[in-house]
Amino acid sequence: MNSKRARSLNADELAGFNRDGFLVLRGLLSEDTRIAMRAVAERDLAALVEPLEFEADTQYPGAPASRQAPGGRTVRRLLQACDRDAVFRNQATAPTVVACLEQMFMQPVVLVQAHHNCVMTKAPAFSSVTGWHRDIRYWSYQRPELISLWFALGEERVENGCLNVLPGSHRVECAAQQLDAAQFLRPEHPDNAALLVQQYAVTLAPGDALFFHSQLFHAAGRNQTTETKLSAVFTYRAQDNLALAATRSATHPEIDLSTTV
Ligand SMILES: O=C(O)CCC(=O)C(=O)O
Repeated sequence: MNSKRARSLNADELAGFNRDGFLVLRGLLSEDTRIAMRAVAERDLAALVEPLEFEADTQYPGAPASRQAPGGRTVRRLLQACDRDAVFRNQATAPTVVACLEQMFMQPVVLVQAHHNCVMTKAPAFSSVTGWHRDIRYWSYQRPELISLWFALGEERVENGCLNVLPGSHRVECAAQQLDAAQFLRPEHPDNAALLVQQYAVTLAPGDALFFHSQLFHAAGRNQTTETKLSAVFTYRAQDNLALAATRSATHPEIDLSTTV
């Protein structure tokens, strides 16, 4: 929706985001933008344009053991999307995006380029399983309150590894024993049963957008179809929520969006 007039959230949408920790806005991407984003992603995927993350790098269940193993060159993320092509940067900073985020944060917004800022790719073969986690676990800010925005560049459903979320889990306190050493929820731990029973598959149509809180537990399965799934993902912080000095979160220039809307 690259029109000059920004869409804003109605009261139900805003209350839903605050309650659930996520919100889907259907058809936020214009068809032209979605097709342009897909074309860039497919071009860069075919040519393995750096910077990239490979499935093998994640070491997640189902990932190739190394970059040299069969399937080892399967891409998981086309990194630094905003520098890759203006179509990504323009959409990530579009007035509607900024207007919705300002309502969620209740203050001006900054686009963080150190986290996400990528096209997530999920290939039919060699894709991995992502366990239940909060994105904030490896991010370092004054407050753990960032928001990511996930654009479906094609259909996203259980069969091709759509995101699953635990609604409301952005507000849940977890004890140390509920998490493993890498801060994934232990699926077998009895204290997690009440949480996991609430899991919800976020199915998206091409062009839909998902906003989700950095403390929301989410997970995803493998792509069991024959077509690669592509999603563009960006992360934002409130203007007063600074990255901590000398952490990875402080490594990339940020984009101040306070004058966009
Ligand atoms: O698509 C996936 O497998 C999940 C991606 C994800 O949750 C993440 O990178 O934080």
